[in-house]
Amino acid sequence: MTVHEMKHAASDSARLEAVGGRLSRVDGPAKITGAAHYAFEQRLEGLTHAVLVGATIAAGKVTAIDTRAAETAPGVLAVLTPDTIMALKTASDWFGTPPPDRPYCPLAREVTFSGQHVAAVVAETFEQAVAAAALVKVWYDETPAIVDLSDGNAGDGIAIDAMTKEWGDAEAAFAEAPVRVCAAYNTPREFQVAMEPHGLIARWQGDQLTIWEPSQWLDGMARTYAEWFGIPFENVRLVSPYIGGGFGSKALALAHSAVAAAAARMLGRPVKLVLTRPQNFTSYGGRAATRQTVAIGADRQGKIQSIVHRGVNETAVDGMWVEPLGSVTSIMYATPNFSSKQNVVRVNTVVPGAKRAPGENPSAFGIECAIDELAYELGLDPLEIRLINYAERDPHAKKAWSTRQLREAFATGAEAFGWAKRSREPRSMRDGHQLVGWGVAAGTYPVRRAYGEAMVKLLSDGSAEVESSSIDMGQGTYTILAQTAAETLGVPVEKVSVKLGDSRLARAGVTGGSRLAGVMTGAVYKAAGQALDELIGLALSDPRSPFHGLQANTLVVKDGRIASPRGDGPELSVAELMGMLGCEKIEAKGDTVPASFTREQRYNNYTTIAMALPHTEGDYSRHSWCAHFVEVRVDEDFGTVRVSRVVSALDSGRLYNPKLAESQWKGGIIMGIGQALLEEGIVDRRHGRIVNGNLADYMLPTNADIPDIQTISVGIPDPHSSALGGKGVGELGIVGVAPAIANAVFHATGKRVRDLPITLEKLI
Ligand code: MCN
Ligand code: MOS
Repeated sequence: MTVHEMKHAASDSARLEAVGGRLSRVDGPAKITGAAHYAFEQRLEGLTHAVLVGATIAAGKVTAIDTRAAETAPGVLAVLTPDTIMALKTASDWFGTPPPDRPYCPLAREVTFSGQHVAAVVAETFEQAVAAAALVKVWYDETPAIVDLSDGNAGDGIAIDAMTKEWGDAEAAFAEAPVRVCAAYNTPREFQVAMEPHGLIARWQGDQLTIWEPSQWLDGMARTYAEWFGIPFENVRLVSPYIGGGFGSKALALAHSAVAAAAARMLGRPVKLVLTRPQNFTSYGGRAATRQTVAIGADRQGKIQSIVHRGVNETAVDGMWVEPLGSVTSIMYATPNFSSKQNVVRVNTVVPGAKRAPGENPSAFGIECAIDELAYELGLDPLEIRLINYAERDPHAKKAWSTRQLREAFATGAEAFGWAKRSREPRSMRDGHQLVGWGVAAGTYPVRRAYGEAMVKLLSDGSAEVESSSIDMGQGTYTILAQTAAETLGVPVEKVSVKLGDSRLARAGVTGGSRLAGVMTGAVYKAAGQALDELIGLALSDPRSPFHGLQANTLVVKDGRIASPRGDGPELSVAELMGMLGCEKIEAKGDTVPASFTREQRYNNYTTIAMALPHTEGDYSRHSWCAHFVEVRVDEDFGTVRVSRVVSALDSGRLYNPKLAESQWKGGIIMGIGQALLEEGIVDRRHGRIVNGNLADYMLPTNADIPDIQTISVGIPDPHSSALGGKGVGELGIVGVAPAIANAVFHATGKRVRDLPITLEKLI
């Protein structure tokens, strides 16, 4: 620790509980002792178990299903097929698009991907359900599948015009530029692989449906269930207090969710359905595989004249996923001419989905590798070329940045890493038989803002409760909301309890796009402020209060004690005051929703993503920023790559809790190391099936793969981004890591690998 860091730590520890303090996770003890109960751990009377049967072909029709053997197997209660499962209705999508009035069947007759659910068995025990599911016989009429993006029949796909971004004349300017680079960059299909699998327990009591399911969006999922079953939204309760990771994969109710809820309704008993690890690779979408070409034209001084970008991502045959590949390309560097277009190609896969920084992550891989290639072409330092082309304002939205501490990130990161000692030539740094490479890349993620709601209660014993149907999947929501309430109310943080993960509580929108912390700290700040105002109002006006008649406009509450700001008059604890007032509790439901919103707009605010505020709304363009500096060591004989050092400087605005923010950033960086070197969903070309459907074959980094990671915050409070000045944290860290590693590998070896992951056979 430096003296500066020690001073910093000392001042932080004195104010652990306040916003900005390094309070450890308040949900930590419950998780470590097992007191935290996850969705599948509910013990319900009469619980039954469902197991899914998946298609063994990637495309075609189910022609027949023989369920007789399964039906008579021990313990079996029902075998569901497309013919026997109850009819559901189609639900609206996450934009709230009114659903077509047609039935929805979560078990497929027309198979569009391998592993798609075609039948389900419900039995008294899990083992009985597994045994019976193996007895279900399915016949198919198989048709040729398009297995992935490189399939000969994949074609160019569909142009997504809404993704086109253009200014100037990019193609002409590129053709005329004296210095040019143009290359193709690919990322494979990747999976979120949260530790806790997907699944649920569904229970009906009359027309009331309760679902215990790990969820990043209780209100949105409740809406889907309500629409499937044609029941009022209020009749559905989602419960998800603890979640073993989501990384984007747990925001929607999916086909397996519908199967379990339908089975529970049909049997009149609660049903538990948990996906197996292999089913976790086929029941919801990972990150779509992508292909990009990035062409950059520059003058001889390195100033960019034009960027031409074309991208493609895979989507499903019967579902649309667009991975916005031009999102970073269009804002990272200043350029007078720009063109980005995107296509999607339908392949026989489950619909791809959100994985940490969808869009920004692969987008940064393209542009941040390409700019590195341009630097070598020009003989410039990779850091220098980024500064030469620094975008002083958003080149696409043509607006000022709300805050952009990216120059500071480059400078601070370079200093801490020791970048100045880098020798420029590839293969010029070595340590014995290891080639050493240093690479840099930038990253960014937009500040997604939305309206939020929270309930804050002050109780007669001086404690406080915060309630919200938002969630904590490990990011730290419990902790930062406790800190926000403690600071606003003036009560010690141990006296604040936070309840999350129940859709009966104050409504919340999706936990995605790194927005929750900003949304919810704003809502809790508002609700807690209202509760405090009410307490102070009562203290000054109620004849039973010792402050009654005091010549004061207000009172202050600090460390759970209330007094006049001038220090005259009495001082007593909040509990004592509440006792004197005969007040059981003070409740305030605060929200940041515009007063003009109708009931329906409010409902849509929590159950769709359509009401979120654009990050370029008004005069500013709002984003988090970062710069990653990476050292790799490549074995000269074997081509094995180890990341030996990472220093990242990040701008997420004001941090609500630096300890948690650092942990989030590091988690993202670790995921980025996995993406760069290990992760790759491989499709068996004969059967169109994901080969690596488990954690032995789908490689993730372990502790041994992860070096010392230093993260440095360079953010400043950003009043345009959130109520308390913070910007997004959760997704930022992963963006730019893979290109920084690819660039370091080039510096080490002189070999440019443009296909992730960077495995040894690509280097030797
Ligand atoms: N934070 C902070 N200061 C800020 C903003 C955030 O200290 N200015 C800290 C807080 O501890 C907050 C956390 O960072 O709880 C994340 O805040 P935010 O960036 O708003 O992200 P969300 O709460 O919306 O979380 C979602 C985000 C996303 S979209 C993915 S994907 C992701 C991620 O968080 N999935 C995760 N981080 C994850 N972390 C864990 N452990 N597990 C996942 O599945
Ligand atoms: Mo995060 S991928 O937006 O849940």
